[in-house]
Amino acid sequence: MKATAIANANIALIKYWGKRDENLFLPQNSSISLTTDCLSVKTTVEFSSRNKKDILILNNRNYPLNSKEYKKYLKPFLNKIRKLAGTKRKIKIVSQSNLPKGAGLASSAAGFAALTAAVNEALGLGLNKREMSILARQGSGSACRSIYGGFVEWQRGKKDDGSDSFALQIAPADYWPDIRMVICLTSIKEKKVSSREGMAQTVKTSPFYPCWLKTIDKDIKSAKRAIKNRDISLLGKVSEENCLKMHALMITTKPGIIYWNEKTIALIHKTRELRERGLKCYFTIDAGPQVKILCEKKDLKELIKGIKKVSGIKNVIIARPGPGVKISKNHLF
Ligand code: 2P0
Repeated sequence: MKATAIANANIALIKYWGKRDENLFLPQNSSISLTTDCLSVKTTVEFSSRNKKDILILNNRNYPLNSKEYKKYLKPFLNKIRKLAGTKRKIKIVSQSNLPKGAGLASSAAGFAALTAAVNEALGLGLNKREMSILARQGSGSACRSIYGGFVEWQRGKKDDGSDSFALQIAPADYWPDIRMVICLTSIKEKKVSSREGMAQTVKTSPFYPCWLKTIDKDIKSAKRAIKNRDISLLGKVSEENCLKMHALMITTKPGIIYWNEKTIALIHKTRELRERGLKCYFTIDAGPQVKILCEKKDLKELIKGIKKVSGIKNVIIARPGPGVKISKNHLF
């Protein structure tokens, strides 16, 4: 009843922003992401009758059962799992990650993907990848994409029960080995508006939301074609456009949500300036101030040189396409 799994964060190229069902985490639109090789979460779980209560330890910090993390995010998910497995046993979860939490770096995606795979193993649920993707989705929507490595599509699905809303791999991590995602950390402060609250508010109040939905099919098709042809210009262009459209939704939510800081904007301009000088680099930004820049290996050196000219960048992480969720024999406790 004890197992460990490792999952990596994924960065969306075509974004998920809005649910059509809050309880089942069903998205309004399909999305596409790249699973990274370096932003990982390792999680060990144990279900035991010795545990009187659930225990949650994230990065060596004990989260009490009245914490927001447990009550709002984890408890409903764990109760779903206990129901599925027909057990009342409490769980101990110990998790270690190398990415800053709540800063728009998909910590919940890697976290819930690792938790899902660990629980599947520990309870012997026997879920295949598709079923794990469906379960992980109900912990955090974007987690369904981190089950797979490489380029991944989360298909919106049409059914009310969510059985056709899961992720599928478009291309494995080694399909495009030269692609890079340069992740520029502009701030490690926790964001004020969570993605969950933000997107719900956007669906309700942004006058642009219906227009966003009308453009998604085209963006998904272009991104898939670009991945198939390993076409960095097309993938970069459609990703950057899609990112700006999503931020237009955020900004026009009532009250407006602005995740950017001054360094985010400086990096947007820097990326475009470098592109005008012939470098194939394209930005994307999620629900936070970090800027992720898509490029190919041959342009990496010049790109980093340019980024270093923007003052105040806290850290730069160079990500490659990475693997999907994996079981590990090395437990954390
Ligand atoms: C994405 N984001 O596609 C988009 C782009 C943020 C901006 O998925 O409520 O943490 O747990 O389903 O998955 C962040 O939202 O939200 C996210 P929930 P989630 O990556």
